[in-house]
Amino acid sequence: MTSDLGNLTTIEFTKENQVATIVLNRPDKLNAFSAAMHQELYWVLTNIANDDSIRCVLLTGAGRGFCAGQDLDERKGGEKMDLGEKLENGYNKNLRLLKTIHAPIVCAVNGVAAGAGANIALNCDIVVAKKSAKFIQAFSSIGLIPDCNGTWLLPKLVGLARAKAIAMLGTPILAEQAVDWGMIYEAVDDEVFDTHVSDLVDTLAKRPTRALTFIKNIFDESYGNPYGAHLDRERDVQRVCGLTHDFAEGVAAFKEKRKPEFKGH
Ligand code: LHQ
Repeated sequence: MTSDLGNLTTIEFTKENQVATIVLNRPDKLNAFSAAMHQELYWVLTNIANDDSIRCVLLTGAGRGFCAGQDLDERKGGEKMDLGEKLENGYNKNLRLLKTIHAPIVCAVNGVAAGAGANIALNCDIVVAKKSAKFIQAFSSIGLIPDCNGTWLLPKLVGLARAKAIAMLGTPILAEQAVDWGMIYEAVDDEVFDTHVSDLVDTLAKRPTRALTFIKNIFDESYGNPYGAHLDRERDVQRVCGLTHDFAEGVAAFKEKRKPEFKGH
């Protein structure tokens, strides 16, 4: 199935000044994920992955929440089911695609992020939250484990002790605590949140995109690489960076005491 992106009903998608903005848009349900939203997110991410002109992606939510995870109204309740299939063709399909996007991805957590909603945020490159927002590993409250790679990400971000406790207890973690724990990058006063996020994505979109792509990928790779092999990877990637326009421009601008004009390649 293909889409011209003309009839999105669960997501708002815009591109402006080399920034692609994705807004999860089911505010009445705190932007919980429906089957249609999975499909529409896939179309949107495909569009971004195929657009080299995009130099920053912003993911956020409409209304008072970021995302309450799976839409539980799509489940009857009182019945067992194969969630493996739901994960593979929904969340996992989208997260695998998200990982192929070259541009830095900012998640602006504008309100509660629960279940899959919390972990989708943590899969982004830079997570900024309103101070009033909270992160809830809601899964175990309905008899599940954290998904969307929460079990991979959380121990790395907050350490095993905290990861296990919040996954088992479903304790809401306020944005400032999430920063203290290293779960997210920053918590911002609600009143200045939108301006702050807008400045952040504009700044990122003007930075050397090629290097930023390498940065996000090589950090992820580091978890699976032995020490010496990783030094080899840095050498090889830095070799490519040194051959970019943006490296030449960055050094020239430094020497000429002016602001660099990066082109993203
Ligand atoms: C919702 C939801 C929601 C539908 C709020 N669904 N309507 C799961 C299974 C399948 C495949 C694999 O992956 C997964 C992964 C998961 O994501 S499991 C976790 C699913 N999510 C949850 O368990 C969170 C459920 N929601 C909540 O605990 C609360 O709504 C939170 C803490 C997020 C927010 O609480 P409040 O701020 O008090 O808001 P609220 O509860 O009043 O919700 C507002 C409305 O949104 C309300 O509708 P209503 O018509 O009464 O105004 C909720 O029913 C609806 N809503 N989450 N997940």
